[in-house]
Amino acid sequence: MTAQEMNKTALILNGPNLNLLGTREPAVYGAHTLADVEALCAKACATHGLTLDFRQSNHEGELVDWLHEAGGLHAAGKLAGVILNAGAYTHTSVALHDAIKGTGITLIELHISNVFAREAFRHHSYISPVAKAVMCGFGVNGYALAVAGLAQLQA
Ligand code: CA2
Repeated sequence: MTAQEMNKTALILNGPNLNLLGTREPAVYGAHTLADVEALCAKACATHGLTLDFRQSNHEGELVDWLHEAGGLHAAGKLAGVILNAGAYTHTSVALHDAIKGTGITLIELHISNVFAREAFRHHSYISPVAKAVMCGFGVNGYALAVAGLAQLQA
């Protein structure tokens, strides 16, 4: 088996509107695009010996399907963990909460902005109670920090 084949997967999931990163609201989310974030994650995963699977969807059900897929990878011993920026679904989605609960996956909830320094409706998360760790406010560099954190949780 090659080193690449032995690497576990870091599944990085991005929710609604994150495809617009770098095109609007740079004061909140910065100027980097989602493609830049993927490149940042690829570098971090290479550093930590993880295989990157990076995705974005504007559809709640597709995110649910991907979390089920993560559960299968976890059961097969192939998943390092999931880094989830669920976007606005963070604050609304019982479906994402239920999809994560009971899977046994290591999931890091991530936000680019400091959601606690923003509107009150962003202060509640349906993801946090079923996440291993939560991080926010580091800008897009938070993704690289989360990959490092995931690798550390594996070690
Ligand atoms: O800070 C984060 O990463 C958020 O998850 C981003 C979500 C927001 O609803 C959460 O409260 C916090 C919004 C993602 C939308 O991203 C855009 C980026 C650029 C331009 C427009 C939207």
